[in-house]
Amino acid sequence: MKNKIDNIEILQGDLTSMKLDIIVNAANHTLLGGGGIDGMVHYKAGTSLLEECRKLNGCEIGSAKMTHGYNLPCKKIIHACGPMYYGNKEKAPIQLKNCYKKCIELADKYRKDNNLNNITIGFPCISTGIYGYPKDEACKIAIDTVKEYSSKNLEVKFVCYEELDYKLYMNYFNDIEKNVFEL
Ligand code: AR6
Repeated sequence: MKNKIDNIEILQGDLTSMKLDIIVNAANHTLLGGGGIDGMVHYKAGTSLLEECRKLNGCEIGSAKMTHGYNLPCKKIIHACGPMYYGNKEKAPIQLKNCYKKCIELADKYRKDNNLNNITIGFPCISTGIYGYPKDEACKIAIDTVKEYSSKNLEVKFVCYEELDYKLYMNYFNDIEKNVFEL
């Protein structure tokens, strides 16, 4: 199985330790921090991140906003507000898709505004921790949406923290590539 095809790569590890241009944070609508990766992002970035986040007036579910990276090794953080799954099963898929789409749009705007040819962006498995989105369904939305909207100028890394997520991503990623060849 391949873990990199074209501009998309599947990795396992801690996204907050990675030296990428942009990392995506799985935040909530307040953008003021929380548990999971959000807690780690704020802890490592330092209190200046919270000061900037306070000025953003929160974020709609299914959308995202960008800040500086502060003490993290990345240059920018995109704080994405994914959907909670339970009690929201009808709207959750489109909200999760919109989240990934918005992140790609913000990353592309950052790239163009800074006259960069290529940038790297890392995604966690948004909504699949505390927000309870089923991991297999979220994995398909994540990969499909990134394939639909990203260009070759964005080097996308899906950074799975958990082994189960890594296996799901690897399987789906390789399955869809196989189907492309069989068409
Ligand atoms: N690197 C990469 N992935 C990580 C890391 C890390 N360092 N730490 C956790 N994950 P979650 P959610 C994975 O719960 O479900 C917060 O309180 C984790 O294994 O962080 O979107 C926010 O403030 C899982 O696969 O985010 C919101 O209130 C994925 O990140 C709420 O949780 C997402 O898990 C958001 O919930």
